[in-house]
Amino acid sequence: MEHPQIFVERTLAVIKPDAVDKSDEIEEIILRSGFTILQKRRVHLTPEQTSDFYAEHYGKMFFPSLVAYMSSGPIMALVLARENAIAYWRELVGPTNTLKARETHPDSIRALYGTDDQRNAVHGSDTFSSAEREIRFLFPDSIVEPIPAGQAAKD
Ligand code: RTP
Ligand code: MG
Repeated sequence: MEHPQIFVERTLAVIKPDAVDKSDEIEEIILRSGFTILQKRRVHLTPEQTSDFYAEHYGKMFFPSLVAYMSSGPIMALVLARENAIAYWRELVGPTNTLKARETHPDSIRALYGTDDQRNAVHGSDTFSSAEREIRFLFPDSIVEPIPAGQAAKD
């Protein structure tokens, strides 16, 4: 018998320190938008961990203040699953700058919950490879590996 493999895309969402006390409301929006929340973890990252997480921005002008902000308090990390999860979550998140988000995407999460150009409430992975890396980074003990076809049937 054939065992079709069903691929459901995952992405990493982070509720940043300025919005973490609004996590319940943001999770409501996430669920209403058709995502399943697969994993969830509240964590306070150190500056070193934050630097690793945002390594792609190392050397940029805003990097030191980004690290200080993201390590200033707890964050909520969420693994989301949905068809087209990466692009759809980025769309729901809205533009990086909160003030621009309020002008152009007034229903986006950043427009609703962000503070300024840096404290913008939420993070979303931007590519498949960054999603995989970021999920492993924040959920190192629970890596989801697919069961090869055939093996599942024998169990
Ligand atoms: P994120 O990675 O957090 O989802 O945000 P993003 O893709 O929309 O923006 P990105 O360019 O990756 O920047 C990462 C985070 O750095 C802060 N930032 N501050 N002051 C500034 O000019 C500035 N630019 C970026 C924001 O917190 C941004 O989300
Ligand atoms: Mg980014």
